[in-house]
Amino acid sequence: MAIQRTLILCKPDAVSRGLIGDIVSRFERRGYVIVAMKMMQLDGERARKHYGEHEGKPFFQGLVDFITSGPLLAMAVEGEEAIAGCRQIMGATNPLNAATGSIRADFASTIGRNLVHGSDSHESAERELAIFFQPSDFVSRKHDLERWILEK
Ligand code: DAT
Ligand code: MG
Repeated sequence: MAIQRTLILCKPDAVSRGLIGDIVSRFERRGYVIVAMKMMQLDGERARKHYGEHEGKPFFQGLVDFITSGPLLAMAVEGEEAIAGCRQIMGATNPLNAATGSIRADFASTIGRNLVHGSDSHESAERELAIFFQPSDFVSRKHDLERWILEK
């Protein structure tokens, strides 16, 4: 068990649909804390870098077009085993396979408009966070985690 930091994006569909508040609150209610947050619109270069692992796949260009189509909300989220925990809150990539009560099951119906991104491993989290944030963007929430969330 370890405190982890992960990248969560509310993608342009989530921003346009006015779902930011609902999505952010799910991570907070679970006991994860936000240590950086930024509204931004990605250019193609940064989008291709972020989704580099999918280059060459049939959906790649559509994914880049979609993620650059409007503003998104980028967040760095921290907590105990936050990488897997946040993925659980998001639900499976295809909303049809997402667990009831997850963000994707509750609010999305298609794989290409599935509202959220979350890093899938420690390596991805480090790589992706560096695309969206600089070291000086992160605040410390250690005190909040220790006081309210983590077991003594
Ligand atoms: P996740 O976002 O759950 O980590 P992923 O990394 O496999 O999923 O894919 C990144 C995004 O690409 C995903 O959120 C939606 C899109 N995508 C994945 N597979 C797709 C497919 N078969 N058709 C269309 N879009 C797809
Ligand atoms: Mg992924």
